[in-house]
Amino acid sequence: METQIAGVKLTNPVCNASGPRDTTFEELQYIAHTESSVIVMKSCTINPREGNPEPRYKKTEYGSIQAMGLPNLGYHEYIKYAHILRAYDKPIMASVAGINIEDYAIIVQSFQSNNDVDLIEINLSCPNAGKSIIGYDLASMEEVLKQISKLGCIPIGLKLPAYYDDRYFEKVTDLVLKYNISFISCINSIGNTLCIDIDTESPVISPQEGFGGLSGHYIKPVAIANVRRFYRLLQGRVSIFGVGGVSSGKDVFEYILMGADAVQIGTAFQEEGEYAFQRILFEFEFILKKKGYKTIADFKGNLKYQ
Ligand code: RRO
Repeated sequence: METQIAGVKLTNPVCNASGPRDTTFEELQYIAHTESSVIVMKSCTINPREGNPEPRYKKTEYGSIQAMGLPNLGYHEYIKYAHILRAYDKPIMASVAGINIEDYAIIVQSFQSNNDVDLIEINLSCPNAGKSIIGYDLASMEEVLKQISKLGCIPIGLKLPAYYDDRYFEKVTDLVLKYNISFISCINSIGNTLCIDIDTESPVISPQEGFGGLSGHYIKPVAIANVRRFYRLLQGRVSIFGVGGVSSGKDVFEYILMGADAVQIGTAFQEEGEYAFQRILFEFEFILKKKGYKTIADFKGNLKYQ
């Protein structure tokens, strides 16, 4: 079950995704006690944020929609939490979000110099920050990468939005290689989506006139395709976290077959708590046994073409 992301050993390929149940210290401590192979923290900004008014998250038939609005306690808190969580002997990943482009370097510098996290994920894809998504603006993206890529030795990764256009896959690959990015996480929730309740004739969440980020089953075909595209372009030079609609062992198998090294779980962890990790890992192990695979390397990336 062992795998690696950017040289960091994970005891299994399943961990929490930044977002659900990972904002407070108590929530992070809870994750430390689960089978999640990494403690992934909520995306943090320079200053604490309350986020958007409720209702801002809703489970739907095929996943979930939310417009959380980056609620977090500010990066200073997560630097402190990481130091305490070190005691659990489990890799810790910070998630860094900026309101302005300059914010990223300030926060990354701080995590790099405190040296209590193993991985730093740069969130370039929040759909609810009231701004354009940096991952869709390649000039801004390069500006961020320029400022953060040489601040220390802790591996840096990019949390990317879903791409649909060939040119983006190629240009983002060029940037990832040019700035020595160690891993990518594909994909964030798909922004600017709407789910409607026909009884109330209203959107199911209230901020942003109901527009929010879509997660869960709906987005898995988009997410595994993004993983596959980047896996082919990056050719093993960069580790890949698959994110989006993982709720069974079959989903984990699919992501790894596409070329992911590990997967992150968002909606299923939000809905089921720690049971999600236990159940999904159990199902995944069962599939491997049935197929006769002994390690993840036995089938990673080996999608067969008919
Ligand atoms: O907090 C959010 O609204 C949020 C973030 Br930072 C993100 O990266 N993705 C998302 O769907 N919601």
